[in-house]
Amino acid sequence: MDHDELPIPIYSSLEPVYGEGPQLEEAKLRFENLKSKFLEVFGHPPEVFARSPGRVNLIGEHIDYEGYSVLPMVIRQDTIVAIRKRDKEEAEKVLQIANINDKYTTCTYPADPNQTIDLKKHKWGHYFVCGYKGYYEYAKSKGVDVSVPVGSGLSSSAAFVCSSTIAIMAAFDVNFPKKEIAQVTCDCEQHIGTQSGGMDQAISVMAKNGFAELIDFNPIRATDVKLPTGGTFVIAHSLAESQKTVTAATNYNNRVVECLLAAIVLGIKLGMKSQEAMAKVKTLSDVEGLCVEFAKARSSKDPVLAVKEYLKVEPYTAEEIEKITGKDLASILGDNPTSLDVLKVAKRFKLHQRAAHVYSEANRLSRIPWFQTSGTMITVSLSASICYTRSSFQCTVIILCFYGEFTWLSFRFCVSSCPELEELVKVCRKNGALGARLTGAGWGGCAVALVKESIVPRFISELTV
Ligand code: NG1
Repeated sequence: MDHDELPIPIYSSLEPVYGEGPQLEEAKLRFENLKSKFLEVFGHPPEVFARSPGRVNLIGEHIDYEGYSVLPMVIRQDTIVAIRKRDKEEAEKVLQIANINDKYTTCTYPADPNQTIDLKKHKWGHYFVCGYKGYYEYAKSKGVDVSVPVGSGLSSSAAFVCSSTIAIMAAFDVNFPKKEIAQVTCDCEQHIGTQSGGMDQAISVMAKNGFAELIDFNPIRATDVKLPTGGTFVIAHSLAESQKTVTAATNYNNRVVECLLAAIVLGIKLGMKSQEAMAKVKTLSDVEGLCVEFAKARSSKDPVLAVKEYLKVEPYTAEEIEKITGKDLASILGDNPTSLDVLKVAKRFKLHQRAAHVYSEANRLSRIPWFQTSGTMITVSLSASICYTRSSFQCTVIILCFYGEFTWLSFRFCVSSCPELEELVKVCRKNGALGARLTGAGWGGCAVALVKESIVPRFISELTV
């Protein structure tokens, strides 16, 4: 059986998850702290803990929501949720969610899983409610009877949503195949207001020790990818929080909307005529076939040829797109409120850049020979990917770095725009990185560099100077 068909593993000790040595000791401390805090806040110990790791994406940025495969791997940093199911008589019909970190104050929500999350007032507890809603929606579809409210928490997007969903499942004593949970958590994180593609949830749920995973979508599937030996990924992470939910309308969701509009315009230019066919286009992968047909007539397989031919480089106004499609943008985007929020603030739409990025990045990924992944291929792809991500997606990155498995080394670079990121990549290369690129959405997120194991300490100390 494929490992993504298996249910979430359940352990009664920490060793199988954290191994031995300092990492295990640190984990024991975290779990003890969480248990005491839980007791202090709720007056009872938790019944169960759920853990989901964070991730770094190696290649494939801003393409998961367009249906293309990505190559992430999990990192040691994780989110732990402790949970206890209330007894019927003590149930107050509310969810109480507390955090070990006092910076995040205790949140209370109605127990109703059909509640709407208040996106105008962002709270850390919203992520838990995403998992809560997701669990109920999924359980209902499986005919599971669920009725008792739950509570507890910790912070951070996909890992938090995944650990929340898994904790709730455990509290109700149910378990499902990992790939189904990956799909549920991907869908339910959309309640937070970002039109996430599913990479983070998929890798968090389906990761396997010692491997990166090639994640395919529609349906979600994970294939183990052995990484080149002798190299270390030095992951650079922003100290500044990228408030993806707060900036969704101008940043992340804006990209998703631009990709959709690019797909529809391309489809029309390539001969798609009926409104019915147009309504079926949701992502650039839906019109890739038409683009490839166009390229074939020019002895190529590259869909970017069609982008160059049919999408102008200058950003489009809403009126220009409406003229091509014969529909107003609001109706193209249907009743999706987060897409409509994009329309409210967007002045122009960069269709050429988004489509060129998506097709090229997806192509880079597909060229890697997965089962004999060589250091060279990964390096070439990392380096090529950075150029596209920089120019097509305008990501801003501020850097702090950690490396190896257990050591945190944090330092700051004052990188605040794409030229500076390019500069940082140059610095990484100058100091021996085989390849380097930003990872994740950007706008204050992370960067990753592949460095020969033997020079990692020197590399980091050179960068910190
Ligand atoms: P991060 O870097 O975690 O914000 C986001 C999306 C991914 C993917 C990347 C860009 C979420 C939870 N994650 O990641 O699905 O689209 O951007 O490749 O929205």
